Amino acid sequence: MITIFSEDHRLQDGKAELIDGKLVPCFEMPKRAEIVRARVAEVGLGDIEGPLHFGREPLLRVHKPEFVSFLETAWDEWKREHGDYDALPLNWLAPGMRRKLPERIDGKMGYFSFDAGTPITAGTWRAITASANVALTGQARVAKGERAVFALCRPPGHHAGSDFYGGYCFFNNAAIAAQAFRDSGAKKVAVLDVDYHHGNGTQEIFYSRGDVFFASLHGHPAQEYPYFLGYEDETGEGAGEGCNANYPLRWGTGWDDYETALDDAIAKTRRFKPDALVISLGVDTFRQDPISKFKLDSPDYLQIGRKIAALKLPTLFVMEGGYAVEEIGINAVNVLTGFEEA
Ligand code: FKS
Ligand code: ZN
Repeated sequence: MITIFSEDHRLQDGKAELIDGKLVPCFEMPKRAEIVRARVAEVGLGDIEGPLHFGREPLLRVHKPEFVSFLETAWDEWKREHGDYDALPLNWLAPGMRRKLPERIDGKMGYFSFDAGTPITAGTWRAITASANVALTGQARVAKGERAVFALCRPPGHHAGSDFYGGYCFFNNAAIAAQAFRDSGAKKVAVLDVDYHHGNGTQEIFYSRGDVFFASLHGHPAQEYPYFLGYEDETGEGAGEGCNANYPLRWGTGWDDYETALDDAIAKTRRFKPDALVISLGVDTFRQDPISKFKLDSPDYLQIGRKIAALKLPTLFVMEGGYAVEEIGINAVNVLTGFEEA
């Protein structure tokens, strides 16, 4: 399996995120992608190639123009006003307030975001455009006939919606790739999200569409970030009715219950009869993950890969989360080797 990777991911290197009432070093750090890349090389998964450049057009197929423009200039606006230190938002709209775009950067950040864990830095724009290009390059290779490609994206993407960022995500790499499949001839595309956190951004982007099926297994929103989406009764709306499937799972979920949910998500995906498959590949479901509460073990990821392979679809794996940094390479690459040997 080919891996697509860009060194530019390192340009996103935030100093701190707000978690448990404390500003702590960012869990989403450059080392994550480096460890995964090293593991890809170690097991000899296949060639590692750089991304091509696709420009703005494919981003604008899923994100609003004003959001893309905001991300492009946010750092410069922040630096002009507050100096050379990471930009974090501090307040958001509550129900009853008005969704009008403020003039100043602090207000704009609140308008376009939903948490205080996602710093915008000097290198953010270059890192996030590179990450989207990694996903798009992988998509193009699959569209041209590769059975499967690994897009080693960083920063991740699945929390980012049509006009909001958060959860370490800015551009929704998986959604951008899914849309690119549609635009390169696939009639129907499925996105299966196995990251520990609900892919709220991906769900939002495709919720009223009948051409993209979205399924997500994740920590139950009553207990887990991002809290306000990801329930089972969210099944899609309008033309998208029946094209969204959520599997909220409680803290402590281990392989047995995870497998039951995964088998159901895969069965639903099969019934949708997609022409291509995008996997939002997070490995923060791991027992030792520092911010998550599932109990998967490293060999379980081989099983996930085998089950995905049984769909027999052209498949793009898009890297999302995973914070047990030393094991992230083993776990992510186990999904890929499980897929290949199936
Ligand atoms: C826990 C606070 C959680 C934010 C967690 C973000 C997770 C990001 C991710 C992604 F794939 F996008 F990277 N704070 N007490 O893993 O879903
Ligand atoms: Zn996650």
